This record gives sequence, C-alpha cells and structure tokens, in this order.
Amino acid sequence: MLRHLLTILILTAAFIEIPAQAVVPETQQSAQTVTLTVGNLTCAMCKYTVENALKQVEGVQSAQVDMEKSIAVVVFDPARTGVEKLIEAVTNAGYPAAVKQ
Ligand SMILES: [Cu+2]
Repeated sequence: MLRHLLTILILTAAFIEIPAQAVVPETQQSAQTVTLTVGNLTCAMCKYTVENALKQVEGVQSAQVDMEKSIAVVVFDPARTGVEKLIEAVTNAGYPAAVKQ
C-alpha cells in the first residue's frame, strides 16, 4: 500500500512539473521563424545582399541564406514586422521571394 502511495506521489510530482515547462515557449513567443524561397541567387554576393536586405528590416533578428537550397531562414519579432515586409525587402533588393510551403 505504501509503495502505491509513493508511486502516486512520484507521478503527481512529474505531472505538476509539466506546466512549469510549458511556460518556456511563452517567453520565446516574440521570435518567429519563416523560410522564404529566394530566386536569382547566382553568386556569393547575392547571399550577403539578401541577408543584409532582411537584416535592415525593423524587427528582424537574424537572416541566413542557403545558396544551395535557394532559401532564406529569417527569425523576426512578429510584433514589429511581418512576412509580407520580409518578402518586400528581398524583392526590392532584386530577388523574387515567397514563403516556402
Ligand atoms: Cu550575386
């Protein structure tokens, strides 16, 4: 009987810890990641041009272009900018962009 009680206590303790872990993503909600497909990436300079165009958008935290995959992975604050603005920045820099499905 005591063993069963201990098991119940351990299970209860494990269950109680779950809400504490669930709080973590909430603190990271200010950052959102989107992957854009980017066309016309022909040389190494293109990579930096696109990355710089994205980083100049207010609210962008990081931008990483993958030449081989023709994509840009962008981390941004959704409260300060949006996917439309990211696409606009890349397109204005001379590279057609779209959200990767
Ligand atoms: Cu280039």
